[in-house]
Amino acid sequence: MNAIMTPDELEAALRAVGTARYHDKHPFQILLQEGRLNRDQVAAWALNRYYYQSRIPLKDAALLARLEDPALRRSWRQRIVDHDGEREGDGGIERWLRLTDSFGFDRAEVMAGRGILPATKFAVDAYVRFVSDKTLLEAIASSLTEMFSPGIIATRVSGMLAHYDFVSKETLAYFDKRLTQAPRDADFALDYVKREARRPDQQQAVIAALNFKCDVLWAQLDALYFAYVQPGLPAPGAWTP
Ligand code: PQQ
Repeated sequence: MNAIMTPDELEAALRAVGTARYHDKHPFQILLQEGRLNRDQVAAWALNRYYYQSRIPLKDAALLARLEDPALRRSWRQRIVDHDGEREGDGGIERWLRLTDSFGFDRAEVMAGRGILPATKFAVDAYVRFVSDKTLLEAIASSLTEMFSPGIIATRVSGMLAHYDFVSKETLAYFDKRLTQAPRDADFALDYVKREARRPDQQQAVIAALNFKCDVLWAQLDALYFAYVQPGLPAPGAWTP
């Protein structure tokens, strides 16, 4: 039996998951931030990551639908607004589409999921399902990878701007807002998890949820590496403009 942890010990255990398994260690991410990918490979990353972006509001809507406390709903619904915007032409998904636009992809094709690698689909869809099916505590804990995202975003953006002439501060503008949104969201989720995961089995479940989410992120980069770096076997339907 696992011993009960204090809330701070639980936080330390969660941070250790990130240190060991977050996607900042993935070889594809290292190539991306070090300027060692060509334009087509970076375009493939932007295209495939659109699928993750597009499913985040669905995942948050599934979570929101399970929250019985109006105060919790008020906080969580902001995540959907961040991605969808308050109006046409606003929000994170629109900003991501400006990045895929810059590579010459057709918006309608991007939004239809053309060229998304099968493993990316499976991983991202598994995240939406996890949040719908698992306990609320596990669903909230699975968002905690956001504790680690400001670091990877800063490294990725500065590396890409330094090494690639086909991206700019404007085309990477999606990430600017994430640097304030992610810490706000992660603090909220971490407070919830530290408060509500009181029993050892609950604490182990939230650690497992964070491990699962690290796998969701890792698998997306595995798919890109396999199709576009080595051995370089794009899946049927893989697509560049
Ligand atoms: N993670 C979530 C989530 O689980 O609810 C939402 C987001 C992430 C985003 O909107 C992101 O932009 C994002 N970006 C990165 C990144 O750029 O590496 C990582 C993550 C993450 O750690 O899950 C998210």
